Amino acid sequence: MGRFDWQDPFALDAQLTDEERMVQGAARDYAQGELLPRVTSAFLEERFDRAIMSEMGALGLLGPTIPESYGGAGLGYVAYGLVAREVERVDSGYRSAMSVQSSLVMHPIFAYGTEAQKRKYLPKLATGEWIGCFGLTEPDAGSDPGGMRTRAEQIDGGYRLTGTKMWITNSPIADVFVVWAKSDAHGGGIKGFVLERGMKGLSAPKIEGKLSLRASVTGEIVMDGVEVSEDALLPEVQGLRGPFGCLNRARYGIAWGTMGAAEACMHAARQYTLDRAQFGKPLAANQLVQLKLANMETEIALGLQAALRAGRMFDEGTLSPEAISIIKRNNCGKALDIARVARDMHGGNGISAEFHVMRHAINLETVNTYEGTHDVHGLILGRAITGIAAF
Ligand code: TGC
Ligand code: FAD
Repeated sequence: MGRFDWQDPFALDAQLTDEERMVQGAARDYAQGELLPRVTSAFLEERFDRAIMSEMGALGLLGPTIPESYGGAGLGYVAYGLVAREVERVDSGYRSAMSVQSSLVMHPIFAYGTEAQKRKYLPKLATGEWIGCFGLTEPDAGSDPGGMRTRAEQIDGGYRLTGTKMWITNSPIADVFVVWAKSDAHGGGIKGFVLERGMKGLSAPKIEGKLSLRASVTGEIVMDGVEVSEDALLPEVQGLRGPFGCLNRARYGIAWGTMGAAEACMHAARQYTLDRAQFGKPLAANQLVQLKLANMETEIALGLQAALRAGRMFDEGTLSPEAISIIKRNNCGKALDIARVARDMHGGNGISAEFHVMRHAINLETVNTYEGTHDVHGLILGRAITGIAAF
């Protein structure tokens, strides 16, 4: 029989390739060495440091699955997931910045764009010189993006875009805006457009006062008759399958990322309860405490193994959107539960920023909501199981 390693019970590490282990190690060193020391002040001051994008770019963490010929790292989806796990071990907001750039901005330009668009945008997005954002959600269309009101009206030589996107990660600091709109020229079908900072009629006000994901900047995208030429259109896709093709990738990455946050919380709770004594013995000597740690250990081990399996299927081309819903929903929900319990196990210290667990818990409230809420992924699965859409 093998020996039990509580930090890696199913020997996940041994299931990785040398290249994947190397990427994981580089991402971990960067996250622990460069991101962890600055996250608390960034969170408290509600600030995202733009330099983080160039730092990630320099390490090849942006668009890791995009081919090297366009500035990406040409890696597989397991490597991408491992990066998400290491970055979110520090903060969900930092993983958000990475996954929006990679899955929601670089992927659609790569998959749906023209050769000229790929050459123009991808290399600069890969280095972090340009920051991108993805506008799907609107004030009146969140879980139901098909209800979007943003319109692209055909004009001579191009389009005029009008509408508002809401809750958009990185929009206030973005150079490149991938937005989705109903296009008159395409029978009212949903089309993607690439807009650029400075275009007339385009603004991206910051949303202030978030109590979650405070180390990530979030804003609106206001398009007040933004006129663009044909060059701005992503020609190769039409309909919701366009944005959903991007969301599949980001949701998959979140399944890994949330397990990183959960691991950080579990490891902190373990150490804290070993170190702190009450009633004459370490907290960790109590059955109730051990049961909580055992539950965390179990959910993390299963969640990571499922994410790894999904990554292998992604690379083989056999992963379904519904399987992604299973891991996005379950890993977010379990990570949120784990972070809340870890917060509780830290007692009063648990509410202090210094101990990190409450920051993870309140971040995971957002992660449980964005990219399809916990319940919406339940409904996607319900539809697949019964054949009946219950939205
Ligand atoms: P439905 O009829 O199901 O589908 C419409 C069309 O889309 C296709 N499709 C997919 N294609 C690829 N991948 C998927 N996962 C797909 N899901 C659907 C489908 O085949 C169909 O294609 P076609 O060609 O036949 O038209 O659409 P519906 O309107 O009934 O959708 C319902 C539902 C619940 C599935 C969907 O609306 C949904 O997933 N809602 C959640 C919205 C969401 O996830 N928003 C995320 C916004 S972005 C974000 O949160 C970024 S946060 C980033 C960060 O900071 O990390
Ligand atoms: P709603 O859709 O109004 O849902 C509210 C509640 O109703 C939820 O509990 C939901 O599960 C439930 N509900 C909805 N429909 C049903 C139903 N049919 N049956 C039962 N219950 C239902 N979007 C982007 O496009 N780009 C981004 O970069 C981005 N970044 C974000 C960053 C942050 C910090 C946040 C908070 C959000 C971000 N989002 C982004 C938006 C996010 O995807 C949406 O908030 C999410 O999809 C939910 O939409 P909503 O907020 O309108 O909630």
